[in-house]
Amino acid sequence: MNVKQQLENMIAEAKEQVLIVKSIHELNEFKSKYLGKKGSFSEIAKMMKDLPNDEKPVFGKLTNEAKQAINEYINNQRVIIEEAIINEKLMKETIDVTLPGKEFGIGQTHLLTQIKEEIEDLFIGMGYQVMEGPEVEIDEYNFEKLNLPKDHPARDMQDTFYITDETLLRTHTSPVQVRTMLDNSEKGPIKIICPGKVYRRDDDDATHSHQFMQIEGLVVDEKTSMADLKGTLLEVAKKMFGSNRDIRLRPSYFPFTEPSVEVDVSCANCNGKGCNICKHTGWIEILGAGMVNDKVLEASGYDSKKYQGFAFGMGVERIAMLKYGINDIRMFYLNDLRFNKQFTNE
Ligand code: 2NM
Repeated sequence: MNVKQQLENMIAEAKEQVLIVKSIHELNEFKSKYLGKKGSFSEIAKMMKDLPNDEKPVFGKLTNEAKQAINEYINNQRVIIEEAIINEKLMKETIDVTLPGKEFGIGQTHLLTQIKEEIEDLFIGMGYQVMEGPEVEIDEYNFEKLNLPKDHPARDMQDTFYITDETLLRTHTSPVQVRTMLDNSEKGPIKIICPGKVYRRDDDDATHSHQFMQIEGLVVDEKTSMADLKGTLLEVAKKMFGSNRDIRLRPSYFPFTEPSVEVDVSCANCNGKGCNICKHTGWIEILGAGMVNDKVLEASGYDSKKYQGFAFGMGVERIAMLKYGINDIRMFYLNDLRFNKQFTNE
């Protein structure tokens, strides 16, 4: 068998055999079997030196053509293998669009936050600013400047979490109002509401919590009256309990207001006729309020001959409990989604 024959056989064999190769690794082995240092062509090259000189160019040309042909088969097969690998990968990654999707639980604000924001919106609409302040307060702002000196009997009304002799967890958000009056360098008018957490040393039960949310309001101006207070609080009652509601004021006592009142809203359940919810009175207490005590205005630098003010305070949990018939205040703090999810704000 001459060399030409041998080369042609080799090309034919490679052409056929390369098609069986199914991986890149195998293909590389296949390549070195033919074209590598110890491959078939190195054998053929050895034969070259025994040939007569005039046959060498022909032989060389045939060898190169054979190498080229085999190289081409290998490269073609490489493309086929790579395509097969990609196709297999794509098949595996196919998404089954008929599978049920993952459900995303959409969060919502807590009922207390919803009510707080509803009341904020009402007051913003009446020109109030929303002010916040620290929950750790100094005795001076929480008590002293609100006409509650250290020996005042009214301090027993609310037992306090003291941190040191002079620092405590605020028992109401009134210190935010004190801070606002002190910070007002022109001693000009003020219209604010102060929402936030407050703390009292109570034992927790269905109607008491050592921590709860309060919203207080303060208006200071040259001509404010009980009539302004009553009109403002009527808006609160209507916003929270329906446009048919009425309110009534009863005399009360707070050290920081004079006169002071408790505010009742007409019972939405029985429309004032009397039922279990209003204990057959037709009225439900929702707020405390009054005209700011002159001593409180003066303690924060306001001239009480020129300025008057009204103030009010309400417990957000109590409003929510009345509005939704919730009978245990602890429900607000349990993080029980079965409770929380009942109050969607869509
Ligand atoms: C209430 C009831 C009555 C009140 C008074 C003040 C301040 F700072 F202006 F003196 N802030 N809040 C007030 C008055 C709060 O809550 C039941």
